[in-house]
Amino acid sequence: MALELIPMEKCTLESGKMLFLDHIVDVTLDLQSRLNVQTCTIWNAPIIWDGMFDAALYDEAHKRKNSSVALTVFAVGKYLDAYLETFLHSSEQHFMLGLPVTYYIFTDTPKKVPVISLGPNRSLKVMEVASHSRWQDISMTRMKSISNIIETEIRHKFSHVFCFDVDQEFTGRFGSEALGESVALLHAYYYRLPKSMYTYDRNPNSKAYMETGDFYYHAAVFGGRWKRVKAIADACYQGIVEDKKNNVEALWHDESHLNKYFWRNKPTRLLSPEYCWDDSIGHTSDIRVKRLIWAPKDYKNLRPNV
Ligand code: 5GW
Ligand code: MN
Repeated sequence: MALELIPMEKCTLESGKMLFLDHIVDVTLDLQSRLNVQTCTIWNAPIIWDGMFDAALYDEAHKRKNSSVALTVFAVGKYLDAYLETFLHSSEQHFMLGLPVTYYIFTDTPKKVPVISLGPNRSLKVMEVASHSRWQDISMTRMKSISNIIETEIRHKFSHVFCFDVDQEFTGRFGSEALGESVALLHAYYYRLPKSMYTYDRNPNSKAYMETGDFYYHAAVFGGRWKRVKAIADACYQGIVEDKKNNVEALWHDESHLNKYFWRNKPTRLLSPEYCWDDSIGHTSDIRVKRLIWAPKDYKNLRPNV
């Protein structure tokens, strides 16, 4: 299969040590260009901040490699009217420009999906899903739908998948520098806080339970090669199903399970909170470019009976 490429690039250093990279172009990352933030994990995965990468180089490398990206997003109930149009319009301006992109929109009301004009090599597919009366179930069944669509369709057409919350707006480049084997996002609220403040699930009866971890990851954005994203979605969904059997629900639902997965299976690439910022946090010089921002929350009107 042309698209199923070598999972990670291996590169032998002069010392004989092996370096594992998501892509050979990662040797050009400048980890020293940002002095006040962490740019690399202890397991040697890069944390992508503005200034570290040459965007044109990444685009060229991924074009040569025929990388292609499926984007999944859920817009169920009132979330469709409230957020989908802004999400898609902004994504057309900023998400993976220059690479083939297909949006997979999961909704309970296909007819209401806005008609927007798409750039070349970009397309959109609408998938109908049931609406759940409990909001916790809407967010948790996402993992099952993501796994299914990867298995039936995405794996045959795309090298990578990114999964997004819909309540966000792209405001800057979100490009091929974000592609990797498995990609996790540092949560804007926690990246500067001590681990003791991370809101992992602390109930030993939940499959998402963890005492400690590396970072607190945000479930609003995750991705990677299709095979890995399927493994992520399957693992999270299994955890959720087990929890249901035992009558427990993890503290932050699918996000808690995602954090557990990435603790046991380290992501190969981390995105800085520049890739999903909340403006209500206020100004910080850490954030040089806001690439994606949270839309204002309006839980009172948007969420079905809590
Ligand atoms: C509604 C009420 C409570 C929680 C979730 C929903 C909900 C989520 C919904 O009614 N419809 C819907 O499409 N979603 C999808 O799940 C959206 O893609 C949404 O962005 C995602 C996660 O839910 P959020 O954004 O409300 O969760 P947080 O963690 O950003 O607050
Ligand atoms: Mn959200």
